Amino acid sequence: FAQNSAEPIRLNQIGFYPNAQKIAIVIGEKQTVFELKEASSGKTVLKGKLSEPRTNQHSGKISRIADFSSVRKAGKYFIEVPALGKSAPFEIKEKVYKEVAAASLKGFYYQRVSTDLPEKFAGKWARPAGHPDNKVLIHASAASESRPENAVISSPKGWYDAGDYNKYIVNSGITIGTLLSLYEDYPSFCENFMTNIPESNNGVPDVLDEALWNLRWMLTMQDPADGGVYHKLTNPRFDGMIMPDACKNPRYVVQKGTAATLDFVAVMAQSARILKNFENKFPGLSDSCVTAAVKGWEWAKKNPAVLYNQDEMNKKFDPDVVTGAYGDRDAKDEWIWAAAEMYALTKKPDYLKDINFNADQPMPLPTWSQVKTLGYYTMIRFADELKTDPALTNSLKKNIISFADNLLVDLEKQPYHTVMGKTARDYSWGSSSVAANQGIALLYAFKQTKNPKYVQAAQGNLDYLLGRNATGYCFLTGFGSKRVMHPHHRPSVADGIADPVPGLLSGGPNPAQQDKCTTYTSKFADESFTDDDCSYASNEISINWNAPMVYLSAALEALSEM
Ligand code: 9MR
Repeated sequence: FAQNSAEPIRLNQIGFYPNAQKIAIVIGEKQTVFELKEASSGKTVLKGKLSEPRTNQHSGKISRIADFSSVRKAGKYFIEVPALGKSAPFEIKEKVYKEVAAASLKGFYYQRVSTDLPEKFAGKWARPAGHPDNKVLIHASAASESRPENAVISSPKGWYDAGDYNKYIVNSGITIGTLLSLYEDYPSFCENFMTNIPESNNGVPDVLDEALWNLRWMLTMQDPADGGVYHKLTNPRFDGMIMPDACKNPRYVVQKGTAATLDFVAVMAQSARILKNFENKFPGLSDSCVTAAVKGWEWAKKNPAVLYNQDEMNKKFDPDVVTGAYGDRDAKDEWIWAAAEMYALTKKPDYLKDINFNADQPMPLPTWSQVKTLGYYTMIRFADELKTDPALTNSLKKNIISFADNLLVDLEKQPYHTVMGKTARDYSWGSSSVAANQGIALLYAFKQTKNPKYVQAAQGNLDYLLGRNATGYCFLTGFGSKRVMHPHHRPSVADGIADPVPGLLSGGPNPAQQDKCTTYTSKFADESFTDDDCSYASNEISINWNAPMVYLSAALEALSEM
């Protein structure tokens, strides 16, 4: 299958469930028919008509839709459009996203800090440990009586945030929250969701074992003296494009903040709840999480709006820190999420006392800086068990459903037939996570309504991520026929191996092009992507993008088995 560089036929390059909607996008106006052919024999299985042409709202390009949903027979196929070419090959089968889901979870293993990745688990991407983080300095901004400037603490483990090697509490928060929610929403699926990690045979689902690697780091980020949580553990400046074990720069924890502390509280509360059922495997860990959550909550009560502003910090303290800021202008949403998790953990309505869920306002899509929707998800997940005021529960449910309904408006008219990308705003930094998080919201709407139209739309966004998009790329490394080969990811750049580390979700189109790479070929929102390691604004990877990819692909697998 020689790839036509113009990729005139775009589809999910992995495949489809037998009963799913199956769509390919054919670029151009001229062609009007398509054929579905068996990959091995080239035999035509279906002859179909393309839809009426549609105009792309971002680029003005014309395309048509090939719908081959009627074909349900398992097999390997491709689409051919006479005088235009062939699509990538794809499969129709049950469990078609099993490997995608497992690889995206395994992606977190490759991000592990302070540990060797032996060949047994990491294959050709095996590498020695980097960043032991057992001698981390207290930055001047974080100095306290018991921990003065340059005091040394130990803060090992965790995941590298992204293509860089720092560890950020805020971004860890939404990431773990998303992974643990997958477990709480689809527990029996997670029992058999295996990724070949060192803990795979310990009787605990891999998704929890993996989350624990980062959770144990997070626990070390709390100042035991007062319960506040350091915003991040970081070098002053980004490491070069070198392997983890080659990095020797000093690392610091910087000032405590409300957003970091509340994200920490939320995650500790959720972990405590889950780990209670694994007391025999991890004695005392659940209790430690409760204690950490309560202490963090108390600190936040005393410091309700200490917002991280890196520029201001750098004016007052040395050394200057110029790595990822994850700053915030408002901690209201972190309060909502933390309160919801504390309430679900303790069943004490007191935690909700001063919290306004603002359920009459349109629900925001979760991002690292806007986490209140994670609180909504938890509130509805446990509403019955907690005997929450039905008025509140209903308003949150309604809000999630109307969010999903808004996504569905005009879906039929979209050039790629996805809810992702209706407006240019969807193509923000890390747009792939927008697609994945929209998919998750749609699945919550499905849980409330049992209306399959929401699952179908969520599936459409997975199709987007796996190739049915205006770039023609499958955005998950290691997958698809038009692959991301050069993500902005230090190990993938520095390891001398042609294939990038697999199972990592590229950030995706971002017309702001902050990286100023010269290899972009388009400025249109949905095409503004370059598979170049210079492109940290369109082609980096990040834990908070991988987590919703894990959730979406695994949840679709779970639902397909039900
Ligand atoms: O995902 C973050 C995005 O929303 C911000 O606009 C961007 C600029 O501040 O930073 C992104 O996060 C990066 C972080 O700051 C450092 N590690 C890599 C992250 C992904 O690019």
